[in-house]
Amino acid sequence: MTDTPAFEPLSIETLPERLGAVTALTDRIGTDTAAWSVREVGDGNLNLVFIVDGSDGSAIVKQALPYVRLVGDSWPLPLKRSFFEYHALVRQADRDPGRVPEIYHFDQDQALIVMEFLSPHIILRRALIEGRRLPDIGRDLGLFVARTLFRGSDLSMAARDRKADLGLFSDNVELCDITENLVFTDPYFDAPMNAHTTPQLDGIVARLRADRDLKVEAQRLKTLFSANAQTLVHGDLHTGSVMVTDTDTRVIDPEFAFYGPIAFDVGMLLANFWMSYFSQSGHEAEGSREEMRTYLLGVVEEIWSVFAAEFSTLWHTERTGMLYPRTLFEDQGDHLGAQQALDAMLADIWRDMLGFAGIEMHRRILGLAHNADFETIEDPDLRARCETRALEMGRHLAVNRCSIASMAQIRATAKRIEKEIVT
Ligand code: SR1
Ligand code: MG
Repeated sequence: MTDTPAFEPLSIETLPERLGAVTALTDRIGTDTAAWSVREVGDGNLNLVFIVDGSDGSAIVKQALPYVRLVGDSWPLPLKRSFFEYHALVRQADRDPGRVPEIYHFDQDQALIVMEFLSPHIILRRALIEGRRLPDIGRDLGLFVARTLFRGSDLSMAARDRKADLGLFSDNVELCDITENLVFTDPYFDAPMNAHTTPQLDGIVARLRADRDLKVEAQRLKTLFSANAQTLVHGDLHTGSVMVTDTDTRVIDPEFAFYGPIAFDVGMLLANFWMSYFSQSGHEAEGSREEMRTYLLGVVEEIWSVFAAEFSTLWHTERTGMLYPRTLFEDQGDHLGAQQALDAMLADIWRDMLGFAGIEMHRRILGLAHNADFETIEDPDLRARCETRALEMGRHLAVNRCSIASMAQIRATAKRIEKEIVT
């Protein structure tokens, strides 16, 4: 019996020797490891990411570290997140083909995934900061969330398969714990790792932390997050988890995957477009971003309308799971009942999506993990003005989610906040 080699982080120097015998990699990039060129490009909060260029091609090697990279080894984090990322990618590839990178190889003990190098793709968040308008992302991301979230649920899967999967992903405890704390709780009190633009935001931060309605909503949403195991969610679906060209959209990094509410992924995604919207005036030095703002609100509306349309199509054509069985509706000739049930489910998703979006907007400004949309605005007064608008919008979405009826209302609110908050 051979011993499994103990986990060892890769380095630029050791990668060719350590992975030179992995045929799934050498088949793609070439066997001459002496000709490989390796760069470490990880700029996320958690992992190592290498680009490996060989004589015949390139590949990505992503490796988990036993701690949170952003903070250091004082915050241990299990390597098994790589296992969950791998399994989520496999399921997403099946549920929405072509929308995630192709996986070439997975090594559970070394917590590494070798996958397709996406080129000339760039991170969507970066493209939006630059003011680039990608034509297809509304459609692509709307389809992605509808297909992955519907097809991972009890609306579609055999109950036995879904329960087995629920068991598998239920062990992703530590990554859920990060979200439970960093997203739903820490922003609303003076938690040790929090940070915000100070002193400019001190006043609004104090007001939000004293806002009882907001805190209660945040905890109601956290209850949904932890207890509503509706489907396999990506779990961290922000614009930094999407890579784009003008003609291609890929979703990456599902290491936070677990069984949670359908509305969570949709809300987190839309929140990041609304944050991009409110950050645009911080990037206006080289020209107006008015058209970009219009574009971003349009993308939000397209994601939601494509999501709802595709979810409805799947409801009518692929509803093979144990929830809302056709035996109870269509097979009885009760098509109206099937439609009524769908409308009710979409209404629930809409309401909770708005809440999750509001909370996500808060945590990126008040918590530990900020986003580049705001962080790249150098002038702190200007940055704080953008952040204040996003905080107000987030509060509105979270607290008033039950009475917001349409995207038209949200568009009007966003434009009013953008125009009227000037300090
Ligand atoms: C400690 S991890 C902080 C954040 O980075 C990840 O991308 C997730 O968004 C997480 O909340
Ligand atoms: Mg990530």
